[in-house]
Amino acid sequence: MATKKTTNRREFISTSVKGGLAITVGLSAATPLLQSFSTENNIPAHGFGTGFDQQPLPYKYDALENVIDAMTMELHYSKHAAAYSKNVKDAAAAEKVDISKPLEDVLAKISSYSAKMRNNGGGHYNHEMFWQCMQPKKEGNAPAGKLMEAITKNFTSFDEFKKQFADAGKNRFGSGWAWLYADGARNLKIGSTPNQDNPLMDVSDIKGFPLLALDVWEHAYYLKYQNKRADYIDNWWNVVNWNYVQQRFDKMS
Ligand code: MN3
Repeated sequence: MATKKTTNRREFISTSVKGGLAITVGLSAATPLLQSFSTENNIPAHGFGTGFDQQPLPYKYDALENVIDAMTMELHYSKHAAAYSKNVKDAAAAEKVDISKPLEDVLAKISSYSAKMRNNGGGHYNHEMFWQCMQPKKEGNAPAGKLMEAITKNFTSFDEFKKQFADAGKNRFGSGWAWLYADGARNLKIGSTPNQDNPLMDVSDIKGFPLLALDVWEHAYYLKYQNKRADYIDNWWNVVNWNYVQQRFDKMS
């Protein structure tokens, strides 16, 4: 494998994922769902860059106003999420993790690392993904193409999908995340995780490749919505970046 380091990483991962999925589907229904994502580098690249650094926010702090206020965005990105990035790098240094490798490799074996790595590695991954999952408000915002086909197939309708996803966020007790994720057979599923856990982690109750992430920690909405988490979630659909969700789904094919 060492001799392949200079080849195009995206191509390599794409090929590996195809192999991993084929193997998983071919084995048996009892095969752990995460297997296709967790062996060696058989995990779609997140595209967040390397080194566990924060990537620039893809829009201005006030770009999502009316859904997420600028003050919340600034505090969330520059304080909360920045701390996860710093702390996961500190944990990586202490635990001798090669930060030139994808963070997914660590998350897939997170039970082997410290609580600091779990909380901050998850926190960094989840927030980097969360920023990309949003864009300035668009009318008639909805998925299209193969993603919409898959949503309709798995949840009967887009409205039913939205209801189930929103319920996952509304019903998460305390802090955590709501997810749309896909298992090794590309079936779409909805679930939630506590704290900064995510479906890539070997310790998670739900396992698969995350496609859409919603932060339901109070720091994500409290300045504007106070205790009304449901209002935040209902409003959030206006700023979902479905092209990004589609891109993640495409990485699995
Ligand atoms: Mn957050």
